[in-house]
Parts: sequence; C-alpha cells; structure tokens
Amino acid sequence: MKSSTKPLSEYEALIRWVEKMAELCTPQSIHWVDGSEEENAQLCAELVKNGTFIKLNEESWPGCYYARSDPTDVARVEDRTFICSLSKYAAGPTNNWVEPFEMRKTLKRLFKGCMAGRTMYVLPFSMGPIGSPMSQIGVQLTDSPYVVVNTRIMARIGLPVYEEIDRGEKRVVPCVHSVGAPLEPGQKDVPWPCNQEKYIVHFPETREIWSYGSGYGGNALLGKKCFALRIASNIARDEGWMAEHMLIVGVEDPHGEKTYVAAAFPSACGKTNFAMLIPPEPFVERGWKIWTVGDDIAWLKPDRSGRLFAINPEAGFFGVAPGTSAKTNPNAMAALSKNTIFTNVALTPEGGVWWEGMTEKVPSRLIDWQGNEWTPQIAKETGAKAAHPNARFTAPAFQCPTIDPDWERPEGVPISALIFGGRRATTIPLVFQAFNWLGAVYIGATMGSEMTAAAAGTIGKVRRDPMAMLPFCGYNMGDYFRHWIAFQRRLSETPRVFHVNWFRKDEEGNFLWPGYGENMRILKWIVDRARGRARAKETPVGWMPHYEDLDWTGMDFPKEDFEQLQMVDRLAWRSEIIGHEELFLDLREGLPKEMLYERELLICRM
Ligand code: TSX
Ligand code: MN
Repeated sequence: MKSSTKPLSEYEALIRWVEKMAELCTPQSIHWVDGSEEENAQLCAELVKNGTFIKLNEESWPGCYYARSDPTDVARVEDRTFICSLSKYAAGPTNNWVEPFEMRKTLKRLFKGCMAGRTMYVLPFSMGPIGSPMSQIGVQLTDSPYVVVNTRIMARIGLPVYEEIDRGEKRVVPCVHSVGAPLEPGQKDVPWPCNQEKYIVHFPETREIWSYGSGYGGNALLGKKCFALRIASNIARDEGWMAEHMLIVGVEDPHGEKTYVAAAFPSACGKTNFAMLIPPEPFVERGWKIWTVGDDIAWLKPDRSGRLFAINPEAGFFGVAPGTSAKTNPNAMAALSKNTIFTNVALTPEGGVWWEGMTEKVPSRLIDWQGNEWTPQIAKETGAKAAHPNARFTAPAFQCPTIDPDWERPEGVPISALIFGGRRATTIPLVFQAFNWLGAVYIGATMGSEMTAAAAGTIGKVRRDPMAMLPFCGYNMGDYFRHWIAFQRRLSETPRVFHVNWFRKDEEGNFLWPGYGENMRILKWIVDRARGRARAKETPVGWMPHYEDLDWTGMDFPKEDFEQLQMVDRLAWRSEIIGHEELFLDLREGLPKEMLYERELLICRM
C-alpha cells in the first residue's frame, strides 16, 4: 500500500480496536484515512479503475464523478435496520429489535473474513464542526472507498479528527461497515460490491454501529442516519438535547435581523427545496433573504441561559436528484455543479448527468442508471426511468449560494421557531400555530404524509411519521415523546411551533397553493409570530393568520382560495383524530398520557 498503513492516531484504545476488527474481518491491508486532497484523488482514481466511478466531463462537471449501484442496493433497508438495546421495550414497537448477545453472534459470523482481498479504511469523522462543543466524533471502519469519498463531502474527516480523538476528551462512536463481498485471491471485483443479506445494526447502550451488505447512502455512510439520528437521539435523550430530522434556515428581514427556524418534514415534501428557498421578487427587493444552515439533520441544545441553539452535524447535501432543477431549486443546482458525486442518475453522451425533472427538454439519448441505452421512445414503451427515483447527489454544503455565514459556528444558531409539515391533499390547513408546547408535541407526534409513489403502501393513504423520525428514532417512540415534553423545562424561552401543508388540493385534485418561493409568505408570518409582530386568530386546531395577516405583495391570491386552504372541516377532522388514535394503538404502553389528554382537548374544541 502506498499510504498510511501505519496508525495516524496515538489513541491506544483506537489502535487496539482497529487491530481486533482487522483480525475479525481479515482485510488485505489497512489504510488510515488522512482526508487530504491527494488521498482523495488517489481513491477516486482507484474507483475509476475498478469501474465504480466514471469521471464526468471536466469542462461541464468539474471534479464530479458518476456511480451506478447494484440494482438491488438503491435505498435504505428499514426492515433490515435493528435497534439492539438490552430490553425490547427500550427499542419500542416501531423498531426492529434483536437481543444484543444474539445479534453479536450473528455479526461475528457475518464479519468473519468479510473484507478478504480488500482494504480496510480507518475513517475518522466529526459530525458537526471540528472542535464545536456540540459535535460528536466517530470512526468508521469500511471496505468501501466509495463510502470514504462520500463521507469526505458529508462530514469533516481525517487528521484534525485524529487530533480531537487523541485529546481524549470526547467519546468516540465505533462504526464497522462492510459491503459483505470478500474477494478470493485473483478474483476480479465488480463495480458495486454488496451482499443480498443486509444488516444495519445499532447498539444504543454501547453506542456502536455495525452495517453489513450495502454500499448505499444511509445504509453505508454511517455518520448520517445511523449516528447523527439513531445513536445521537439516544445520546441526546441521556444528555438533555435533541437529535432531529430537521432542516435549518435563517430568515433575514429588511432590518438585517435573522430569525432561525428548524423544520421537520417526512420524505417527498421538498425539504431540501425549502432549505434553499428563494423569496418572491418583491420580498427580495425589500431585503428578505433565506440562509441555508442544513437540509436534513439538526442537533438542538439549550445554551447555559436556556436559549435553544442548533447545529447542522453534516458538511454536505445527500439529496434526491429527480425533481431537482434550475426551476425548483437553483441553489441546489449551483451546489451540485462541481465536486459532486452522482449515484444512479443517467449519463449523457457528453459525459454529463441528467435525471427526470432536471430540464424541460428531455435528452434524446442517455445511458440509464442501470447502464442501458435510454431514449424518450424507449421510456414511452417500457416506462423505464433514466434515473432511479432515489438517485442522489453528494454535494459540499459550502458550494450552496445561500449557505449561511454562520453555518459552521461552533455554538450553533439560535432557534426561534419549529415547523412540522406533511403532504396532505385534504383536511390539514396551509398553516397553523400550536397553542403551547404540549399541543406542539401532539401536532408533531401525529403528523403524517400521503404516499405519492406506490413503492411503500397505497397511494393516498396517510402514513403517520411522528416528527419525521419514525425510521430514525433510536429508542422507544413513547419515551421520545416524553423527552420532547420534558425538554421544555430546560428552556428559558419556548420556541413557537407551527404546522404547514403545501399540498392541499381542491375537489378536482388541483393544488390550492403554488408552493416553492411563495412559501416565503408563510415563513414571514411564522417569523413575525415568533417575534411577536404578527396577528392570528384562534381556531379549534391552533392559531391561524387572517387573510390580511399575510403579505400578498406581488401575488394575486383571492381571499376565497385562502379560506379554502385554511378551512377546518369538522367532519374530516373526526376521521383525522381516529387516525391519531390508530397511531397511539400502535405505540401502545410507552405513550405518554399527555398525548391522550391533548387528543381529548382537541375533540372538545371540535
Ligand atoms: O418542494 C416543494 N415545495 C417546497 C418548496 C420550497 N415541492 C416539490 C415536492 C416534491 C419533492 C412542491 N410541490 C411544493 C413546495 O412547496 N408544492 C408542490 C405542489 C405543486 C406543484 C406544482 C405546482 C403547484 C404546486 N404548479 C403550479 O402551480 C403551476
Ligand atoms: Mn432525511
């Protein structure tokens, strides 16, 4: 091996753990990742040589690479994701649980010799800016160089992290990852090695992550969903903070004052678009501006005075490509224009990339995400998509034109409001504000979204996704609600909490709200409410703006349409509350009584 087969850390426990894991996994070599430019260039060159990466056209896509995954390894595998706490109760009814001793036996069998013929990379990473008191560190052992170069974009890695580890002041979360495809001597590798048997395993008590069989996204980049949400939610519960599936934006007003909000949405609600929102022209002219801090994960912590602060623990965007365009999200397009890794999009004959919804004009000839010839004609006949619907870009956050100047501030940014949202065709108004913190927790706990793709469940059925954390909470969901309720006591000022729904439709199935940049009007009301400078009226579900309370400058939106968007239909809310009841039945014994009281209060107001 050319580089770093010698430890780059002096931390004895780390060196011994690496040796022990190498004994188990029997890699051909060990590479301690330093995070340098040269190392990255070499890894990318190797990935190109192995056929995993295709280098894109340097003129049009500078510093960009293209990967196609195995067609069976294209998304997170929720049914293969396990929370192995000592008690089954601690994992709760919404997580897969296996007894830890049992799971360790399984993992030992799986990982025995699993890295044969491959390099084991020792990849130190910091979730959050290096040195920030809110950051957490981990070390991922992986046999996937694809994971190393992606993590270099999504987290802070390399030498400064070893220094942090060597100081010995922070606990290190050990993460072990293998694609589960050992190579016999002389056996030729495939472009996307993986295993049909997959295990994404978390040990919350010992704060460990083990991932086997997948090289894709959230299954393999262990700092993201596994650490920053599932393990961090456990750490946060124990230490009195929150690890949430939330974007963070700063809203700058014409006085130059910034109000930060964090927002939780289930998938397919346009979270990344909202995080990079461009206000309508009349707002821009007056000095309104949206600053992006993060698009996926927020760690929320009270400072010493009890004020709520947040950091984005990530350093990049791992975004869904299809639907992203200069129209829907020009800031994302700028962020991904260079130094980006594309996975499972389509390849153009010019060495560029394309995906459904990227341009109005569909290219006449492409290589699709499975490596097949693709034309609009073939698509019409077979329904084949050029890009996989879950195709991704891995782009550095600093390349986003609206990245907040304070996005890496070690203390985080002060949070004044929280937003919950969902994709709901009926019943749920465009915007309302919770009466109080407990009401807010109820709104977050009962939020849901309608599936648009047939992939998971029936089209149009509401899937409850409490705080957008159903797949990401690393412990019992009932205890999680209890933590939310109790969290208020740590705060000197309670953030205001809102619910939004950009997706309400009329009887004919047309969207009632144009969404995108126009959401700025709603966001303005939200920050004005949080600063005590906007009016609202009381309704059975919460505080709502009058038509006159929203800024309609430059938009011709009839009052009747607004009333339709905000309508509270008591009959529809009856079924809505029955839906809450069904969720509560699923959560069973762990559910805090406060949730039942809140439901009763809601019924009384109806
Ligand atoms: O991201 C979206 N946002 C948030 C933007 C800041 N999308 C895309 C969701 C899929 C990821 C939206 N889609 C939004 C939205 O606010 N709203 C809609 C629904 C919609 C789609 C098209 C129109 C209107 C609404 N078209 C016209 O009105 C012409
Ligand atoms: Mn997410």
